Amino acid sequence: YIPKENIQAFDYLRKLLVQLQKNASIKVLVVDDSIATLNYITTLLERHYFNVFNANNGVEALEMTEQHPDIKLVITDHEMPEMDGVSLTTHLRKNFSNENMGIIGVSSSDNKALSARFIKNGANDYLAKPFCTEEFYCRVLQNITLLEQVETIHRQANTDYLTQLPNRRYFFHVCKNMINKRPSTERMFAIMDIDHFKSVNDRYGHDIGDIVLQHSATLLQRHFGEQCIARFGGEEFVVFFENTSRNEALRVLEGFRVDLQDTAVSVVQATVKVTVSIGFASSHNLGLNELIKIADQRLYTAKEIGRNQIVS
Ligand code: GH3
Ligand code: MG
Ligand code: MG
Ligand code: MG
Ligand code: MG
Repeated sequence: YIPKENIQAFDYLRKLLVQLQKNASIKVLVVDDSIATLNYITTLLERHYFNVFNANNGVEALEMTEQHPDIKLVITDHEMPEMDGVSLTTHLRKNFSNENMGIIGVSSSDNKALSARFIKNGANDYLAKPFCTEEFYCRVLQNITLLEQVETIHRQANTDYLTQLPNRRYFFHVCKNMINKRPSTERMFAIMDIDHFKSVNDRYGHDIGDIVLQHSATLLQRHFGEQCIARFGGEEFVVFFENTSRNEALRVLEGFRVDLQDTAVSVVQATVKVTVSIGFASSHNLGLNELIKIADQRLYTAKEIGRNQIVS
């Protein structure tokens, strides 16, 4: 028998532990030319188990963010040799958006316009020195929470809810970037559409149809995990290949097609099997939209000539 208060205490400690473990994965960079201030702020952050990095001026801070581009929060003094806090903020904003990296300006300057200068140049927040520790923690935690919320929104906006695969929006964004980066390499695109999927829904119900889609997505991830994949719409999935030969792409597609055909999905009182038709297109110079159009026509052909096959 464990008393109720103890259970509550355990629960509280468990939650605290999870929070502290999470903090340990958050990198915070403290920038100050005063060693005393640097140590003080570092101690405050380490009490909450943040992963703290130090720099003595803006130049060192920029180098640090190059080495650790995943730094989540920068807390910077203003008056420092080499490069001051406002200039550091301006430089950082060329590489890191205020959604990816938070910046809090800190200064004991009695110049009232400094907080505005920090914020105009891209800082998320400002703290006047001396500050009380409560205010310090409130601002740090609030800024980190906000960054995490934005990250969650981005992730959700780019993920298909049912299958947890990247969605169409993410797919276009990433593929366009890939093509822009390497405009002259061969690009390959495949669009796949589950055969007679409407009859799966009609026969087993929409819920089971959903499970079949999730199953297909899992197989897709297993076969094309390295490539850019997405749920394009209803029962349609796409793959964009990079750093692969045409033969290899077709070989992997065929592997997926056969695996899907051969794996039954076990659901209550039934096992469901589906097949997929695939349209494939490759080119050295066509844009993404043209490539999609060609692959889509070939998918249509695959449907017409009997389904469960690749047309390339
Ligand atoms: P074909 O072989 O020609 O592709 O036939 P099909 O039945 O697969 O094609 P059709 O386009 O007629 O039907 C697609 C079906 O996919 C219709 C739609 O209700 C179903 N669908 C789309 N999205 C979802 C979903 O999220 N869950 C479920 N269960 N069904 C979906
Ligand atoms: Mg200073
Ligand atoms: Mg379809
Ligand atoms: Mg279909
Ligand atoms: Mg159809």
